Amino acid sequence: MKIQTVATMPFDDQKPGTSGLRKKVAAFKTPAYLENFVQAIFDSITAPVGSVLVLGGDGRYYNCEAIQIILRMAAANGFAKVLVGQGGILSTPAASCVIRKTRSFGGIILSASHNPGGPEGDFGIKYNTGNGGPAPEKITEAIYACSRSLTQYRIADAADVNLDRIGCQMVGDMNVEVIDPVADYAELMESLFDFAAIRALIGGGFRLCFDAMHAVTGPYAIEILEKRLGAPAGTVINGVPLPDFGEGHPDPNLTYAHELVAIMYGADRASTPDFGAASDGDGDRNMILGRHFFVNPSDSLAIIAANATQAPGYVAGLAGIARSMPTSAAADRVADKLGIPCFETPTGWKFFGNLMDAGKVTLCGEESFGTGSSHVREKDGLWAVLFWLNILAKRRLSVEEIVHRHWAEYGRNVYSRHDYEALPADIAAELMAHVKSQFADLPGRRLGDYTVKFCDDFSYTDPIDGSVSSGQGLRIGFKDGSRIVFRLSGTGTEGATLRIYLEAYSSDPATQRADAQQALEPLIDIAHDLSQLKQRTGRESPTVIT
Ligand code: G16
Repeated sequence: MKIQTVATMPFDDQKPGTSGLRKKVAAFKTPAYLENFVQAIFDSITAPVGSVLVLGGDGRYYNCEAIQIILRMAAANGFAKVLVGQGGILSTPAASCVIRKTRSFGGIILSASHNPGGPEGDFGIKYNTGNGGPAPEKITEAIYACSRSLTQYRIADAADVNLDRIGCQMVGDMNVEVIDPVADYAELMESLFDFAAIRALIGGGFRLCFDAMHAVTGPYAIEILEKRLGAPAGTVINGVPLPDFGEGHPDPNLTYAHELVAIMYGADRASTPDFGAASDGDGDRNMILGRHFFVNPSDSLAIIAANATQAPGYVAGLAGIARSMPTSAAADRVADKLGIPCFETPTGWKFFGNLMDAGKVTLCGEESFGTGSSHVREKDGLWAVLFWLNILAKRRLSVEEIVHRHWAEYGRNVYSRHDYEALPADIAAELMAHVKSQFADLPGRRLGDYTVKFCDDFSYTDPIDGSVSSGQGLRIGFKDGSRIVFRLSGTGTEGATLRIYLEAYSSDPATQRADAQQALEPLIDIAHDLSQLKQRTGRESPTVIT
């Protein structure tokens, strides 16, 4: 095998964010940009010669070109074998599943998740370790350090692999096996959920609609929902992965999944499906809808936790639950009742890995439409959909009824997130500094009907390895348990995205079905005052409300 060692210059902007490196496609196409980052990964992880790597992506523009480059670099860096999804496709949870099942050394996943794709869109790359989960901060920091000092990368002289042909091919001395991207994952799902019960539900006339948003979950959803569970053809909409996601924005929320939302909020209630769901670019996020009804992701985690033993894979109960800090405390209430621990971690699925590996938690969830369990080490969109279908098949109630009964039993953590996207980075940083500058005076102060109990900049000490992650979001907690959190997103590629998370607890069944935005209005006003939001950003309203 002929290996080229190419002299290169380091880049100083390859710091991985919340979930890997995400940039505009144009940045990734800068000569040597992708190669440098991949070499930085290989130099940092020091895989023993002969290791196996898993490789795939969400099918977005530049996916296949990047895969060909990474294959040649893996060969030059001593890997014995790479398992790559057919057509370059592997959803994030499926990649995690394959890494674990094949005991591979790790994996590279190409995705910018829910960010738009296409030549003008975003691209991304992340490294997952042998447990199938996102690399922890100590590895991403090492990759970043390496990317800033790199002087050369290694690449094999070899022809492109045929990514459409299942089976083995060679790149230099390295074996490349093109695998069915769906099979292992579908088998895992079938082992966790009561497919017979879900089939009976669907066979009985229950109607569902799944929007794959022209992203990676199309083939997975068609195989599982239509072929294995018997949902009629056409249940999966936008099921063909496209490089530009059909010019859509594959973010499963009420704003961007508008086609599904229009179906689920149809004027004719009787013909509206009973259940709707969507997943994102790389298949790890989910949105759950009932007929004319939205399930907040924080509630979804709590409801799955409360009903977990309905699914065969979880009959033994849960070891514990973990949620990211900005996620509502609805899951904490369930954990309390079940007598199991609930952990609060920083935003980012990577923070759940140690807890799952140590057997301390079974379920994890985030307000950012992410839910998952220890079956893999990533959040998992279709898994959440199947969990809901399993619960619906067993309880035979509507989605709305399940949520209302949950609130009646546990109280409701009324919740919303307001995003202000593409703000100038300096303005966003100054706004955050301004909020923080008031922290010394806030405790004990009365703001409207609320009294401030505490405020801090969230810092997390990992209970397993003792690592500390600070600067994870500004929290203002009130005496009645309500909360405002300010945080800058770590996944955007344009300016800064400010996220304001709002949460109020309501134990009164008479009022707890109120519209979340109305119920949170007093907290929204406080958040605007504390941050001088309008004066500083000139924005009148959020870009996205979830
Ligand atoms: C990633 C992370 C999640 C995180 C989300 C939002 O999701 O894996 O853990 O909650 O980003 O992060 P931020 O608020 O920093 O934008 P994904 O689906 O984009 O990979």
